[in-house]
Amino acid sequence: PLFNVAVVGATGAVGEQILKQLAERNFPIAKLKLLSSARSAGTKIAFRGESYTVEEAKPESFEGVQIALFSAGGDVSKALIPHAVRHGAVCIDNTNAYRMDPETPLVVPEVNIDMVSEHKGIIANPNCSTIQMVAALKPLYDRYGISRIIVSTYQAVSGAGARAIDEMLRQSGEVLAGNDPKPDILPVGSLPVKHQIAFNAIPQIDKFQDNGFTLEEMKMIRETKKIMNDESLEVTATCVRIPVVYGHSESVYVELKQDFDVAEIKSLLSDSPGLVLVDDPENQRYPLATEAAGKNEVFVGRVRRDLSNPRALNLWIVSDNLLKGAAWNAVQIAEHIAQRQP
Ligand code: 11C
Repeated sequence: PLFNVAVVGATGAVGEQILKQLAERNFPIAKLKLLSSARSAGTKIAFRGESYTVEEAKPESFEGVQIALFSAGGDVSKALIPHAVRHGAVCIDNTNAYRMDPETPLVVPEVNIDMVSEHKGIIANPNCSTIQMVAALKPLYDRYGISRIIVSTYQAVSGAGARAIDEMLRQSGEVLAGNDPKPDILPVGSLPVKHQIAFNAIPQIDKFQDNGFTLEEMKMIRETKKIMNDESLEVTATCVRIPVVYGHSESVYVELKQDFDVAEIKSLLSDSPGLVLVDDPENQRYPLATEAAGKNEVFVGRVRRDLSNPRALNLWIVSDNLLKGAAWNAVQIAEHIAQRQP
């Protein structure tokens, strides 16, 4: 069957990649609706050789829509998803709005695709830095059990949107020209204090919470437990923004519940769908953001036994934050829904 599909946030960095994935995968679309805020309405976007005019997203925009992909920010999702559900659409939400709602499955297809069948109109796409980590750790979780994860991230500016990419490139030029770079957006657009991102590392992604962690760090902690369906899993995270355009990198320390063989771990990772093992220290081969950019897979390398704990591993996990971290994961879920319709 063919489906009436709506993409909300069609003009954004993730929306653009969703459209690219839908076209590349030849998604079975009957009618496509491109929606956005009033500010971007009227923009023309080409899709499979046809020109579409982006319309302002309103409660009534979802009449007749069967699958709706949302990536226009949490407030838009909170305001419009209930209307889309009322009109009978299955909503795949890329924002934080419904992720921790107990009624809403939080899905990474390689980890918990079966949860899709439990949806009540909404399926949440996890945060980008969570998706790539759980996708890489799931085979280890299933084979050995995991008791503890300590992760530090090195996150690309595209995670903060197209304007943050522009800011990083502009500041780089300003520094190279010997001028003072002017911070404008990062680390958090809505907060008064800004920091230079060019030639820097900012240990703040999103707002600080009362416990001293940032919201990005809390997303990694809470979402990982929910996706793995294991509240006993111990997780801690430090999330850092670095001047890379596409691709989040993560240094992950993981304690397993059983003894393991490193060679066996590597073959398990390289045999898992959606993962690519790049691990050849002799030839200086390991995952790089520049090589992961534009690809749908999650890349894993630097696999080594920890020296302080023989039951622990250290890994380097890299993926394109706009693809597996957002658009590709969402389109994978949409494909799953489409394939299961009579
Ligand atoms: C970042 N992870 O890199 C964020 C972007 O909850 O979907 C994605 C935010 C989210 O800034």
